[in-house]
Amino acid sequence: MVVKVYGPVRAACPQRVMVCLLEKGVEFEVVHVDLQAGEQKQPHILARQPFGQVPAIEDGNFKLFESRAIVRYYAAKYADRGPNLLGTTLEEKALVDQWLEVESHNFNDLVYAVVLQLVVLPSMGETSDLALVRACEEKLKKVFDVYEERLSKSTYLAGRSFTLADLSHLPAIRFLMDEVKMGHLVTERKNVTAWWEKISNRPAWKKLMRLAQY
Ligand SMILES: N[C@@H](CCC(=O)N[C@@H](CS)C(=O)NCC(=O)O)C(=O)O
Repeated sequence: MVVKVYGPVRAACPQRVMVCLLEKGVEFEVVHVDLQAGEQKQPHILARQPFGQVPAIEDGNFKLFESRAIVRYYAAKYADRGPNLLGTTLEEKALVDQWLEVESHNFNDLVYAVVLQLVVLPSMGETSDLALVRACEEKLKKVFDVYEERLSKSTYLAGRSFTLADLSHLPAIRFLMDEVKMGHLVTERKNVTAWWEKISNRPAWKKLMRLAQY
């Protein structure tokens, strides 16, 4: 049975799930949810994601929401297929979890706030809070400085191989590069740039970019 992914193919959180499925070679279909029209707050989506957001998945009788829980699930379910996205030793797994937490708590919210102000609100005819954008940008510089330091010692965030910790950053960094013109946060940092080049050139991410028709 083909996995159903609820959410627009161009939204960052569903993309986290889709790129994981592509890495693992798992067939899926996208069930489009019209975020602009507020479809995520309608009962048929609330039944799958009670907070009225995307993504959610349906895999046979199994339903799951929260993009990072979903990618952890598929990385474990298909551990023997495609790249090992979870690490092998207990310590490698712990490092993957550590950087996934950093992505979720130190990085993602700042990008989300910037995208909300510079992309979402203007598309609804509302004004952006540019002071908030600048404050987030300053905080993001500090986060990327931490990444730069880490990546001076390690090819990928959690170690020598590509894992969920790296994968989870792909959608938000694309928004920074292409949608809100903050690519300098990446390109001003040598090790972050080399890392971004590696992770964004993976066939699974390139396939998703074609699917999203950017
Ligand atoms: N922690 C959730 C966040 C989900 C989320 O923020 N989804 C956004 C799209 S990337 C959304 O549904 N926005 C519309 C809304 O909040 O109404 C996850 O990772 O799945």
